[in-house]
Amino acid sequence: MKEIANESALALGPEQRHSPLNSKASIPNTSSGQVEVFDAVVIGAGFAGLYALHRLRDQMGLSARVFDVASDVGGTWYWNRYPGARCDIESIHYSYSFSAELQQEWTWSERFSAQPEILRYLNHVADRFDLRKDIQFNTRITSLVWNEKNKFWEVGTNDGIIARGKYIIAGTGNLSVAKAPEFKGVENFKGEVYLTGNWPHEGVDFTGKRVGVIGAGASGIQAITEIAKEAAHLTVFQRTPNYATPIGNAPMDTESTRQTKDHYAEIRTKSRNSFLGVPYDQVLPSALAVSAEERRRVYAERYVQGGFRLFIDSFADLLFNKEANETAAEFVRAKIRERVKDPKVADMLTPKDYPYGTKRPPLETNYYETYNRDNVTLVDIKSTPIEMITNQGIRTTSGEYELDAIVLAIGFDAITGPLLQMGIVGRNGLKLEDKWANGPLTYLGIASHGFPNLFFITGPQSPSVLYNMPLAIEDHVDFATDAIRYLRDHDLDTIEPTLEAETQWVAHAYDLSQQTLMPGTDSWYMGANIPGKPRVCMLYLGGAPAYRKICADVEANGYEGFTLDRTVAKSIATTT
Ligand code: N01
Repeated sequence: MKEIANESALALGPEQRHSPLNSKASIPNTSSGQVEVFDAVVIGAGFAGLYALHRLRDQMGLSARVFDVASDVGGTWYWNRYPGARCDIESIHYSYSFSAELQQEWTWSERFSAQPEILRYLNHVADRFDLRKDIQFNTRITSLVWNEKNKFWEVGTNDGIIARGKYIIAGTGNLSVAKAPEFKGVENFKGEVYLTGNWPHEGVDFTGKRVGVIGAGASGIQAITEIAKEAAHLTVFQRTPNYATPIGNAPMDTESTRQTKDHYAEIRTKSRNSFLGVPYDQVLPSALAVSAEERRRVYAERYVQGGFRLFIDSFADLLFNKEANETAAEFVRAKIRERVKDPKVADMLTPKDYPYGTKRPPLETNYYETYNRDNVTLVDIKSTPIEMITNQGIRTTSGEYELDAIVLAIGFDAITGPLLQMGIVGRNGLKLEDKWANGPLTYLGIASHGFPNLFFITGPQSPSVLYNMPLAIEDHVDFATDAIRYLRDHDLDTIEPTLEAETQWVAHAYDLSQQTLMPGTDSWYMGANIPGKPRVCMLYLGGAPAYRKICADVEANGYEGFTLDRTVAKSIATTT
């Protein structure tokens, strides 16, 4: 589900595109005034929601309804249509594994597919499994309230309650709430303003325009590279440089597609048994255990191979040992200096004050070479911060830059943001936002004490964004729907984590994070990109295989750490 943070003036929906961004998006509400009743309600029609619907409806025979604020399927791939948007895990891995037929019939054209192809794939999935008929689009869920007496959730929009469901699956995504811009004067700018995470469907023509991009994270880096090719002049406003490395994209050739299709089952097993959920298998124990020459060889090889190989498939201690990390960081810095002609610009693009991988490392194609173009200027807004956006452009402490268009690539209220925007109220009137005021509290990253029958897909304190998302999603949907099946098979009403199990899980996730270099860096993994957001690690950092084993053991032990209750067995259609 896509929401714009804090109902900011930048609430540009596809229905209401282009700038100036001076009005709120009005999201149509399709409520007919009737309260519809389902076994399960799913929020979000991206990778998670589509699979959840298929599983609940087609494999378990339950009634289910998906709600999404968008006007079509796709989730993050529906909204992020900015130039250059592309996945950064190989498409043969960044795709569903649940249907052998689907795997065989779909063929990817590139190693790392661009947004339009991924969106086509998700549309194909929706059609192939006949999912659209149970998805209600253009509907923003703003309240989810647990009815303790009758053991169901009331699902509402701003217009009131529209549905009831015994179980809720929150497939709201980890990066679906845009960060609100903190720049004074944005509403006065006379030109166009765009958000990477809510890009106009018909595209934007920057030909002949003076464009400013604020932000140089994964989205900014992809967009900058493409916009520079079109704009008359591009000015990049960068606060913190990143350790970006080549993605290694290329067209898929027939032979490797055939090889993959012949061995898909083994490939998926291998993926699920690797830390990041991709079947890389060359990781060596320690960067400090080999000679400098061998290190360079390993880094150079992974750098050229592309994907996340340098990050996750070079040496296992990069995220844990500062000295080891510094060897990789220095390798990437040297590459930046090699690729950028102007040494001053190269220096501005070189990260110096945080370890490699503690901010999500972006992947790129010719990003650094973009700064060798005559029509591109880099502005360091750490040393000369943005004072305000004027009607003409952007004013920093060192001067004003006149612009025709501004692109905001400033990121997201990640992981907890989408859940906290849904007005979730659990048992005894407990609001999720109050419970999580000092940071998320979950068991396994999938459920929270006080919120029965509510499942977070890739929620906080699960591996989430550090586990290949489609597989992470399938695992969580399987866990949630297996739990629902268990309840029904055993004539039980509710499942909810115990406070004790939750407390232990939160402590475990915290302890793991403290063993890594993550907590020392300001990143969205730590909630540090949003003013006032609690600074805690949002991820389970033990890797996908360890996490999957824990979940499997919990399930095998009859949902250890959860309370399963039988209290009422009324039909929710007849209760009020
Ligand atoms: O967001 P980000 P993103 N003043 O938070 C800057 C996924 N993704 O949308 O670092 C000035 O990483 C901020 O600066 P700083 C991926 O997981 C995947 O780029 O805070 N600058 C930073 O440079 C990724 O990690 C793909 O100092 C401000 C930038 O804006 C995640 O989405 C593609 C600022 C934000 O970077 C988020 O990436 C794209 C301010 N007030 C994204 N506020 C794939 O390839 C923020 N910034 C699949």
